[in-house]
Formats: sequence, C-alpha cells, structure tokens
Amino acid sequence: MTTDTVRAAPEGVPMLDVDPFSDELLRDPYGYHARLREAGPVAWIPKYGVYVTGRHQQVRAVFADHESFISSAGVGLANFNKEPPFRPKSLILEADPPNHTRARTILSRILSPRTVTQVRESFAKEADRLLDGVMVSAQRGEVVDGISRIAEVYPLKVFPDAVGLEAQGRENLLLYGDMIFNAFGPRNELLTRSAQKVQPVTAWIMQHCQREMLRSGGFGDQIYQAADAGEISHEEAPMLVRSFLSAGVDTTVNGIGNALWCLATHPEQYATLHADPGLARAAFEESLRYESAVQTFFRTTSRDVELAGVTIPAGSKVLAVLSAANRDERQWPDAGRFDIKRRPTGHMAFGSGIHGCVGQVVARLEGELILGGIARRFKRIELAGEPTRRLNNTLRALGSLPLRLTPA
Ligand code: OVV
Repeated sequence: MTTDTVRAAPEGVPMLDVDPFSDELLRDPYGYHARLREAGPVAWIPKYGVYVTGRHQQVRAVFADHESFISSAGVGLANFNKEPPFRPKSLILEADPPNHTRARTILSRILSPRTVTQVRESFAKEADRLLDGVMVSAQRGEVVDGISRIAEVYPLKVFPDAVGLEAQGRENLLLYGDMIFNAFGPRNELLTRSAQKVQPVTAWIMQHCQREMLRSGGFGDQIYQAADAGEISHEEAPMLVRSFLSAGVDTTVNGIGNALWCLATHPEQYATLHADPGLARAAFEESLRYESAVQTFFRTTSRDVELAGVTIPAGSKVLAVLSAANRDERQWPDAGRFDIKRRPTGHMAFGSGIHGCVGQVVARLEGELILGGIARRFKRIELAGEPTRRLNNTLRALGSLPLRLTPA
C-alpha cells in the first residue's frame, strides 16, 4: 500500500481532502483544524485512507477506549500489522495491555510526583543559572534566540542529567527526537531528510541505553533496578531507557519554545504573568492547549467500532488531532484566545487514558521553572524578528525565536 493511493470515503463519512503532513498545513494547521471540526465528529482523509477526528469529545473517546483503538499496531500512519516498524517497537508507546501495563507501572513510579519533589531543587538551580546568563545578554541589549538559548538548552541539561546520561553528545537526542516524531507521519520529504542521519544517531542512543553508561541512581539506572527485581527482563531494560531518550527531550523543548512564542506574541498575557509569576504553571498549561507540541497520534482499530455514529471497520488507522481538540469551541469557550487565567483542565496535549504522557509531571516542572524564572526577571518579552519554523510530521516546532527581553 502506498501513501499516494487515493481511497474513496466510506459511505456517510465526510471527506477532508487535505494532506495534514504537507509543509503548508504543518506551517499553519489552524485553518484545516477548523474545517476538520466542522466537517463532522469523524472524517476521512483520502490521500492516506485514514479516519480523522479533531473534536475534543471524540479525541477523548478514542483515547479512552484502548481496547478498540490499539497502539500495538503503531501510533503513526504505518500499520505494523502490514509493514515492519522502522525501529523495534517501544515497550510502552506501541504496546497494549497487559504488556503495556508492566512497562507503564515502572515508568510511572520513576516519574512520580515524589520524584519531582526530589529533582525540583536541582531543576530550579539550573533554570536560574541559564536565565541569569540570558539576563546578561538582555542587559547588553542583545537579541536572544528563545530556541537555541533557552528551549533547547534547558531540557537538554536537566532531563538527561536526571536520567543519568553523560554530557557528551547530547545533541543526538534532538536529532533522534526529530526523526522519531517525523516517523509517525508518512514517508515524505521531512522523514526522508531526518532519516538520513538515522544510523549514527540510533547507534549513539542504543549505546547510551546500556547500564554502564548510566549514572547509578538516575532514572535510567532505576529501570535496571526494576529488571533486577524481576519486573521486566534485562533485555527489555535498555528499550525502556530508550523511551526516556525518545519522549523526554524534543517534547519539552517544543513545549517550552511554544510557550515562549505564546507569551512574546500576547503582551497583555505576559504582563499578567510578570505581575504574578505564580501563574507560571497555569501559563505553561494554557500554552500546551493553545500551541500543542505534540499535534497528533494515530490509533488502529482492533475491531469494528462506532465513533459518533460512524462504524469504523477493524484494522483502520484513526488520526487523533490533539491540537484541534485543544481549540474545539465545543469544549473551550473562546478557544482561539490564549488566556493564562483559563484553567484548561482536560486538554489533550499530553493525550489521555492509559497512554497519557507518563512524564507530564516532569514536563510541567520544566515549563513552570522556565516561565517563572523569566516572569521574575523580565518586564517584557517581545519578538525581535520573524520566528522560523522547524517542520515536523508530529511536532509543532520552532527553528528560531528572536526575542527582546526587557529586564525588570
Ligand atoms: C515519541 C514518543 C512518545 C512517547 C513514548 C515514546 C516515544 C517511546 O519511545 O516509548
């Protein structure tokens, strides 16, 4: 099956004749998201022969029914029951219960609220150190790139430190993230380009999943401790460490980058945050809703299943557009407004259900510390030039974000 085969819409399902993975729609997806929500609760994309949903209620329903909408056939466009996965399947992301449950139990223990209490102080110290450096640049009147100076630097420091990874070679984590998130989409130009670097990057990643490469006591080592305790096999342990290295960096880089963009382009909202830096956590949460770092995930139907009156046959791919659900007027009054005082509980940026982001407490900690640190230091944050996009099949990502930061 090629991705170029155009397949007619099943009877009664509205057709949405778009390529969500085209440069044009990745650059500006919001018009297509509105058309998607208006087309109906479920629609059909002929270019890929997949179902698609962008309303909050249905995206939520898909994630809630993990027995009908499974992950083990892949959470990208590729159906692993029909073609081999591009890398050995993740033990958590691309698994269903009961296998998923074993992996999930271990990761959620390592990434628990208690862990966050333990790492908070060191994460806060690093945020302060980084932002003190940004302050020096700002005081000199320099333009600061929010991506290369803040959004990429911070997660690439604190998270791999917590995992227990050496400092050398961490840029591989960004390349790897770019690649795997592109690989959830079609085999387009974006994937081809990032996959050209796949061999050396994958080799580096797998090498650094080995126990002897991981600091004793870190998140990575704790996986091996779970293997020692018999919760998983020692062959599975490096694969679970790989999940940290896959999901833990590019996601937060873009979560923070997008939050900076939201604040720089909504000066009245930044003024509110500056007046009360205690809103940092709420501001990060709203930026996740408004400009979700992870835009989409697929599921595969394990059986004929009804979704909003449409019967989706077994073996179908279903594209859940988290970011469209996050701006669904049916769920969020004035959905197109970035409002840090909104309480966007139930947003889909971390997914929901049994596969809901297991690292979300760590992600929120990073976001809160960076936004809080900025709010306390700077009176204003403004664009100092046109931001550029880094197009990715799954991530909403900026390549650069020139900022003028005015010290308070
Ligand atoms: C990209 C991503 C998200 C979540 C989990 C994983 C990867 C994984 O490799 O387990």
